[in-house]
Order: sequence, then structure tokens, then C-alpha cells
Amino acid sequence: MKRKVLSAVLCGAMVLGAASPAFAAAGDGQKIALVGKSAGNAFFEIAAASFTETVEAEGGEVTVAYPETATADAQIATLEGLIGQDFDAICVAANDVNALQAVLEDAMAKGIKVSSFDSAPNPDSRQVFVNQAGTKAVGQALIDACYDIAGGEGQFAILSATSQAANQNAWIDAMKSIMEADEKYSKLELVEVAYGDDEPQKSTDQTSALLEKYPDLKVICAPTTVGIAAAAKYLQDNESACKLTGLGLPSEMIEYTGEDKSCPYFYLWDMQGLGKLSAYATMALVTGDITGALDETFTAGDLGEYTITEADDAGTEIVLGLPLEFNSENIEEMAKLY
Ligand code: RAM
Repeated sequence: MKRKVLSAVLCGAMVLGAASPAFAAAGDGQKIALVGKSAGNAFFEIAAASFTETVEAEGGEVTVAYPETATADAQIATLEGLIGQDFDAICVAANDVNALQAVLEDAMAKGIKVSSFDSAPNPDSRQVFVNQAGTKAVGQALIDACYDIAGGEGQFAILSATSQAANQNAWIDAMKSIMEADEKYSKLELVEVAYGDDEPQKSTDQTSALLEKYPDLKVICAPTTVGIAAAAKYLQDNESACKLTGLGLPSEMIEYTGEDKSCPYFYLWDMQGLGKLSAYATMALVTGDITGALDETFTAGDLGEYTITEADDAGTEIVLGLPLEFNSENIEEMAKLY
């Protein structure tokens, strides 16, 4: 008798299970647009490949779109073109903190879920931000690298992306606050923040201009993969005494990394993880598993469970992990990955 009841229950569960949406894949039938900062930047291509693979494995589809340049205007045009094409969600790396607000609010008003990754638009412009590594953690790693490579004192400069770049500006602000708050850094002098606009030639020209202007410059810190690769080549080709650190792709930095090269060591984060986590967060917004509110949790596939926390700008974010250091010991291995 007992056995009969049990098998009837199991049978019912199987029938229900077959029809239940709880058994559907996380991204079933979803249409998602992923918008990077600009075309031709390997950083976004790597993140997009992992994002797309993740969504497709869950039964959804991804359209990747890039503005021609890393400007707010070009990105607004790209976003305007996507709204009205029946997307369930847009995930964007913002070229400007505030300038995208109108277009992203328009998207949300039309029922499109808006997440961001890499570079956050302001809290009103997004539901949640996937932060590759805590903003303060990145700022701390970069200022400590400058301090260490400069030997604790002397001039250093920052070679950034565009002057509006939300993520670069947040990291630079974090570096400045850390410097101001701790006497340890008082002998380090930040002489200039230069902008290479995430364009290789402009970044090379800015590197050359910095060296000319500041002959005693000890370190350049480039918190951009495009900037650091251009500066690394310029410094090494010209046998400059000025050293380099920042955020880079191991595959683009392999020739320039090591104590006897232009860049002793630099940082980035798990690139495949960034694409994956951004994909799971975006799919979870579409299914309604999360809304982007503080303290919500969700499962990001084999990355495990994540909790939504408060970002420095008082919006919400999901932090992937810690910045990773790349040096002569691990660069070859890591360059195979990204
Ligand atoms: C460049 C972009 C990107 C940034 C990396 C470190 O590729 O500016 O937004 O996260 O560098």
C-alpha cells in the first residue's frame, strides 16, 4: 500500500516536472544584447565570448554590439538602435557615468532588463552592476604597485582611457583617496593623468609626451588594457628607465613582463569569469530570480552562489572576486587563457 502511494507521488512529480518551468534552463528563449565600450578592444571580445557561450548553453541568444569609439555619444546611438529590437535584456559597459541615463531609462521603461559589467553607469541607469573586482581593491593594488616599483618615492603618472570612462575614473579616485589617507604614500607624487582614449596610437603618443615632460618619471600606471600594451611597447623599444604597471591582458603583455622588462608586474581579473557572471546575472534579471536589489542571491552556474551588495556609488553590484597579479612567474600560463 505504502509503495503504491509512493510510486503515484513519483509519477505525478515526473509529469509535473516535465511541464514545470522550474526545470527550464536559466536562459531559455532569452534574447540578450551585450554592449562593450568600443570596437577593436580584445578585452571586450574575450568577455563577450564567455558571455555568449554561457547564455547559449542555457538556451538563449546574444547579440554583441560595439560603438565605433569609446564615447558616450557613439554608445547612445548603439543603444538606441538596440531598443525596439525585442531584446529581453541589455548588458552594457558604460562609456560615461551619467550620459547614458536617458537611453537606459527608456530601455527599462520598455520592459528591457538593464545590467552593466566592467564600467558602471549611475545607479538610476541600471538594475545591477557586475564588478570584476572591488573598486577599492583595484585602487589599492595599483597604488601599491606604483609605490613598490618606484621604491617608495618619486614621480608617477597615470595613463588612462577616456576622461569620461566610469571604471577608470573610479579606480583613479580610489588610488587618490588611498594616497591621501596614508602617510606611507606621501613621497609619491602623481604628476599627471593623461588620456589615450583606449586607442593604441593615442596611448603611445601620450606615453611619449609624459616622458618628455617629466624626465624623472619613475612609473606609469595604465589602468586600461589598451593603454598598458601601447606604453609597454614604447617604453621597452626606447629602453626607457621609466617602469610600467596597471591593468592588462596577459596575452598582450607577455613580451613586456618581468623585472628586466618594461613592466615588472600588473593586474587584471578572471576574464572568463567576468563574462560568465555577467551572463548569469543578466539571465536572472530576465527570469525574475533577481531584481538587482540589495541582498538578493542567485546561482551563477559553476561559479556558485553570489549575493548582491552595495556598490561605492550607492547602487547595487555583484563582485566577481579579487584582482589577480601577473608577473614573470605566471604570465606564460595566463597568456594562454586571455
Ligand atoms: C580596457 C577598457 C576596460 C577596462 C580594461 C582594464 O580594455 O577600458 O573598460 O576594464 O581596460
